[in-house]
Amino acid sequence: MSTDALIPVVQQWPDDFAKRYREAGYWRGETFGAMLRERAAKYANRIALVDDKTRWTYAELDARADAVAAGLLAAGLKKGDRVVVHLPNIAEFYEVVFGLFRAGILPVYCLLAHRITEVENAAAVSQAAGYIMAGRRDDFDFNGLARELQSRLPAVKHVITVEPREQADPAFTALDDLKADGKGQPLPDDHAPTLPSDAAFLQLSGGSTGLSKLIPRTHDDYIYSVRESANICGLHEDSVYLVALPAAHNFPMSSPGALGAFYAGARVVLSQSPSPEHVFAVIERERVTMTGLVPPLLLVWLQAAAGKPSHDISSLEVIQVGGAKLTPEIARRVKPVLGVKLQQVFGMAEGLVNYTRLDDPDDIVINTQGRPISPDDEVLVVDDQGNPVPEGEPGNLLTRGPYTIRAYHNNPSANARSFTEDGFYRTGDIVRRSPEGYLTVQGRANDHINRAGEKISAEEIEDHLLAHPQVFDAAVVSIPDEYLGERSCAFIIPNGEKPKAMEIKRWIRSRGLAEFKVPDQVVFVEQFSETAVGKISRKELRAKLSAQLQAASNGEQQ
Ligand code: OOB
Repeated sequence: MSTDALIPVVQQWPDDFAKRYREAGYWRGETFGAMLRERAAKYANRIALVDDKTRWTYAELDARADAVAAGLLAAGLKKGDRVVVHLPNIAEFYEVVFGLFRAGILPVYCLLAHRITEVENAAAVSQAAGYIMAGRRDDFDFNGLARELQSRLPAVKHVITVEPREQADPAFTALDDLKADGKGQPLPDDHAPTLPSDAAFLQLSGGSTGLSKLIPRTHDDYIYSVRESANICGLHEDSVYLVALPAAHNFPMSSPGALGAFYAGARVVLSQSPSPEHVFAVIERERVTMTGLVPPLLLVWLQAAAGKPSHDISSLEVIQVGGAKLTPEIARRVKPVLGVKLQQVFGMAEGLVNYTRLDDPDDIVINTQGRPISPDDEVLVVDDQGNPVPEGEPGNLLTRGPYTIRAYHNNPSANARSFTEDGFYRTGDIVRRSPEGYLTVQGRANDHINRAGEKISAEEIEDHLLAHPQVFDAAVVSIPDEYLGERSCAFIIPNGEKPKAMEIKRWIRSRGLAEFKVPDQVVFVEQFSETAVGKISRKELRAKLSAQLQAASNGEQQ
């Protein structure tokens, strides 16, 4: 990669669309760097960001972002470069991200659960020049991952650790030192300003086909979604937004997430764990008013709050739930048990986000996943031939609009598959739309497993399984799960001697993948189907195997 020319990261809408979105006032020419500067001027001494050890005012966050930007440039990174950000829910996450924005360098967001395989893919596809991580954590050594990454991709020249200088691995640059080295360095805004139409960062796709694709979002489009989300969700200067889900995920980042909270001049509180034992104390201490959860976490919170509550969480006004389907049965329990308003959120890193509104009647909040942010979000619900289905009938959701991407980064084949010729994004979701425009998610057309909101590509895991010497063929399918929503099951035709299920799980771990991708279940079979091999598609095969397993387990329960 190091000798390859850097491919610019761009996201473009056709001129007539861009003009319309500007004229409608969606794209206002804002950038994230300037946004934080303005908030720092207005709210200088108000607290912007809180974690277990830190309370930073807006002025402090702003100054820190400047210092990070200057340090990055002094280290030799340039506007337009890419840096993989692999950090837990700590204050430094936003210091680093805003520092990158200010320097015009694009963060590439990895989830903390990601391991070398995912990080290498993100770094390779983005042609990253840097990697920012948190050193040794309780259960994982990111220094080791950084070393491996640099040996595989020498183009990743800059490794920065947010650990204090004394604890930092001497092979890498401590963030403190980076900042000290940048003193006096001019920021790029002085000579090559960031444009609102520039890509601000790269987000990873949930991915249904193999490895994650990279999603470039512009300042203009993302700030529009963040600003409107903050409005729709009623954030204001006195709101306190809790990031309980992984900070790098699009939901707690922008729907309205931490960025929406900063936009509103509100306070962001970070929790490293979303479990009630930890987080209820944080809510009590910080008087949190709003947070976002995935359905399995909501279940745990409901259980904890229904028992004898150990903490006063009455400051909470709204709990958002999204990332995976929330059943009406669970949705109904939110208000009586937790004493808060429920807001359903159905979004995707590629763009479109739907919310139930805070003043919607219970029936809508419980039974739908909301309606789009923008009057200019175009939503089509079509059959497999692309023809619109009658209103209220299930169909494939296609969308385009002022904050939905038109292309992935440098991936022509994925772009050809994922977008129609007239620029609609094929979400892969099956939805019904009500006459009022509310969407209810019915399922998915493509093969990813949505395990508690974390997306797993069946194809990606199958490829790793096929690399095992005792695997002849493999199909990974999703199985309904009471708690997780869906769990993963690997069907395997052994090659010669049958391996143990444990060995298969260990194999997936050894391939350097996130733990959530390890199959929950492994089933060995002699053949996949009665139908002659090659006669049915992979997709049909997965559906068939999933149905067989469910029928078998239902049989056992009776
Ligand atoms: C969010 O973003 P991604 O990119 O991790 O995943 C998007 C996919 C959607 O296409 C859909 O399949 C599923 O996640 N999904 C839901 C859902 N919210 C997302 N399925 C059913 N019900 C929901 N409420 O997951 C995401 C991004 C921004 C805000 C919220 C979630």
